[in-house]
Amino acid sequence: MTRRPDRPVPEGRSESAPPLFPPAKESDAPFAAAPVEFIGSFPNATVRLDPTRPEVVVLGRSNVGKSSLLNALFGRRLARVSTTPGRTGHLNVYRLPTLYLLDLPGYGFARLSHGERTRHAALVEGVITRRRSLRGVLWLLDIRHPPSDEDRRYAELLGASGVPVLAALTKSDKLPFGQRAARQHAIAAELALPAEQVQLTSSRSGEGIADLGASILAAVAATEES
Ligand SMILES: Nc1nc2c(ncn2[C@@H]2O[C@H](COP(=O)(O)OP(=O)(O)OP(=O)(O)O)[C@@H](O)[C@H]2O)c(=O)[nH]1
Ligand SMILES: [Mg+2]
Repeated sequence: MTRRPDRPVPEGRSESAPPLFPPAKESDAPFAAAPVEFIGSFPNATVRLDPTRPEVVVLGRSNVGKSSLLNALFGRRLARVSTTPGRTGHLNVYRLPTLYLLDLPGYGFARLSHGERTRHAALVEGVITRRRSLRGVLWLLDIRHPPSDEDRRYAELLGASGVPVLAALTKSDKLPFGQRAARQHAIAAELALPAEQVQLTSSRSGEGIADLGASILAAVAATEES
């Protein structure tokens, strides 16, 4: 990762020093200047959103950091971050000027009842396969862990759906800088994704958040043109 040209070199550090990731600032958040409105929490995958806009959905196992990542993109705390995993049971919808961002229930939370798990899975699958305005899936995977069996099942579902997928490896701050690129390549290989489709991110340090915002906007713009 190269230093951004607009960032001054901090005092006492030479240009050749390895880049530090400063704490995420509101100004780094790609959608900080945009009006973002929380529309609501819906139990139904086919809920109609008005007006119709392209949609990007955030998918990942419980506790992977979906809500935190949305807040990092927004530059404000609109999505509720879990103190206990598995708490986002509905489809949470955020409206931006040019798209909707959809926060899904996390999968793989063992302590849910069978009924709740079945309901969450149906909601997630319904959103991926049945929403006509869906333009992309932002798939979150914890950088520290190999993909789970459930991650692999979703890889198949995503492949079959034909929806563009961008994988974001979350919590990169939890891994030493020198190990991050190797994990990125290993996870990409395990999920048979091209390396450029797998981005390093951290909601805590801000790593990769600006790039992710740009990728989301590019995905929406690309489908608008076609
Ligand atoms: N160190 C670190 N912790 C993070 C990061 N992102 C999220 N967390 C922590 O991980 C936990 C889960 O974060 P959430 O954003 O609620 O995860 P979620 O995927 O929305 O969880 P569910 O809605 O329960 O599925 C919280 O304790 C967060 O503070 C990150 O980038 N770095
Ligand atoms: Mg959440």
